[in-house]
Amino acid sequence: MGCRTVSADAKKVLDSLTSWDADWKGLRVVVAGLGLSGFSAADTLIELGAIVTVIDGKNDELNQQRAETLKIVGAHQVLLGTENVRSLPQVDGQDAQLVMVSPGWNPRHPVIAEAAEAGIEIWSDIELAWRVQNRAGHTAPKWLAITGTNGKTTTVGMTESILQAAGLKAIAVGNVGTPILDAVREPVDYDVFAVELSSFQLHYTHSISPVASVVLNIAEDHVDWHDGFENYKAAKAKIYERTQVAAIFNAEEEITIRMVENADVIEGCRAIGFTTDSPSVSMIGVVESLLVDRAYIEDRKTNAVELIPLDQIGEIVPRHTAANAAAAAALTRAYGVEPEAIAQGLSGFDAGDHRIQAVARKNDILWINDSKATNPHAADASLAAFTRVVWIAGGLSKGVDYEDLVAKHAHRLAKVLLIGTDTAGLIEALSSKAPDVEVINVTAEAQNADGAAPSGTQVMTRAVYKAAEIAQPGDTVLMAPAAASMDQFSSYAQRGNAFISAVSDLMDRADEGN
Ligand code: UMA
Repeated sequence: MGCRTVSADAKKVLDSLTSWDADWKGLRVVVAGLGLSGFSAADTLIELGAIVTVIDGKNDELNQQRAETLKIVGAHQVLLGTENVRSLPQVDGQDAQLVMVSPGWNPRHPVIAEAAEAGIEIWSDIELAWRVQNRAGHTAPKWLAITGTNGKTTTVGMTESILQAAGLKAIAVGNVGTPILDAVREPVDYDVFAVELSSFQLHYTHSISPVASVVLNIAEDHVDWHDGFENYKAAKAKIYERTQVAAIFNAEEEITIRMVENADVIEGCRAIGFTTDSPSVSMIGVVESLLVDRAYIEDRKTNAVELIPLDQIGEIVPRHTAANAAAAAALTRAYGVEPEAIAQGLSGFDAGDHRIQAVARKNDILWINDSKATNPHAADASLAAFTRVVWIAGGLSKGVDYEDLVAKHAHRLAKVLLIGTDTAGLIEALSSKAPDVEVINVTAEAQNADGAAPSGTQVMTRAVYKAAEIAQPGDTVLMAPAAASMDQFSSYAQRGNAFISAVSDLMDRADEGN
C-alpha cells in the first residue's frame, strides 16, 4: 500500500460537487462493482465528464457486456477479474479522488480499506444521487427514507402506493431493486422518492437529508459485512441524520427510540412513533382494528383521525404488516398526504406473491403460502399471526439457530411437517423446545416410498395432502419454511408455486368429491 494522503484541495473539490451542474469534468473516480448500482454510478459519472475506472472481481459474460457498453459511452477503463480487485487502481496515471462503492463491498475489502487509509472519500450511489438530483430548471424530489432488518420492501411499496394514490409522481428506489440514479436520470420530474436503504448503502452515505425517515426494526443481520452488530446498528441509525420533518421510530422497539434521540436532525423535525397498539400523542397506531393518526392533527392531545380499517389492507393482516402500514402512513403524512390517499394507497397495495399469501380457505381451514420466509426472523412474523398452525417448514438452513423460534411458537403448533433436505437443526430445536409437538419428516417419508430422492414438488405435494388430513377447523396450514429453497427448488417462488398448485389440486379434488 503506498503512502498517500489526500490534499485539502481534493476535499474542497468534492465538497463543491453538490449538483448536476457542478464541475465534475476530469474528476478521477474508481467505481468498485459493476452490478446494478455500480453500472448506474459509472454511467452517470461518465455523462458528467468524470474520468472513470471501473473494477469488478467477476469476469463473466454479463459483466463483459456491461463493460462494453460503458467503454462505448466513454469509460476510461473497465478492469474485470480477481486480479483487478486486489488493490486500488490509479485513474489515468494518478490517484483517484473519489471511490464509488457498490453495497456488496465491505469496508475491509482491500480496495476499500486502501482508499480509506489514503483518506479518499468513499460514496454510495445514494450519496451521488442526493447530490446530482439538484439540477438547474428542475425541482429535486423529496425523499422518504426507509430502513430496518425486515419489512423494508413492503413498506417502501406501501409508501409508493400511497404517494401515487395522492396523485404525486413517486417511485420506490434503492435497495428495492431500482438504482436511484436511474430514477434521477429519467426524463420525469418526480415529486417524491420512496427510498429503501440497506445498512450497506447507509454506511457509505454521508449527506442525505430526507423529509422523513424510519428504522422499522432491528435484529441481528449482516454482522459479517459490518464486523459486528454495533456497527450494523450504527449504519442503520445514520438514516435519521439531517431529517427535516419527521424522524419516525418503532414505539415497540426501544432501540429505534434511542436512535432518534441521538440523531442530529434539522431544527423543527419531530419524533413520531408508530405502533400496532393504541397510539400515544405523536404516534400512528391501531385502535379497535382501525389504523389511526394521533401525530399529524392539530387536536392530537384529545383526538385521532381514522386512516383505514385494518381489514381493508388485506385479507390477512399480521401484526408486522400493520406495523409496516403504520410506518408508511407516518412517512407520507409527514409529506402532507391526506388520510383518504393513505386509505386508497394501502387498500390498493399488493405485497406480491409468496409473502403471507392466502391461497385457499375451506372448511374453516386457511392455507397460507409464505415461501418468502427464508429465515427464522421472517417465519417468526408469520407464525405470530395465527393461533393454531400446521407448520410446513424446512429447506436449506444456512446453519442458523432455530431454538428461539421454536420455543416462542411451540404453543401454537398443531403439528410440523418437514420438507427440505437440511432439517437437522430444525429437528433438534423441535425435540428440545417443543417435545410434545408431533413432527413428520415428509422428505424422509417420500424417500422411503419410492426409494429415490424425491423432487421438491413431490415432497411439497405430499406435505399438503398430509396437512389436509391433520388440520382441524380453525387451523391455519402455514408454509413458512424458515429456510432457503435452493436444496429442492430453484427459488422461493418455485417453492411457493409448488405449494399453491398442490393446494389448488387438493381443493379441486375435494370439490369433485362433494
Ligand atoms: N463485487 C466484487 N467484489 C466484492 C463484492 C462484489 O467484485 O467483494 C462485485 C460483484 O461481482 C458484482 C458487483 O460487485 O458484480 C456488485 O454488486 P453488489 O452485490 O454490491 O450489488 P448490486 O448489483 O450493485 O446491487 C445492489 C444491492 N445489492 C446488495 O446490497 C448486495 C441490491 O440489493 C440493490 O437492489 C441494488 O444495489 C440497487 O440499489 C439487493 C440485496 O441483496 C436486493 N440487498 C441486501 C438485502 O436486502 O439484504 C442488502
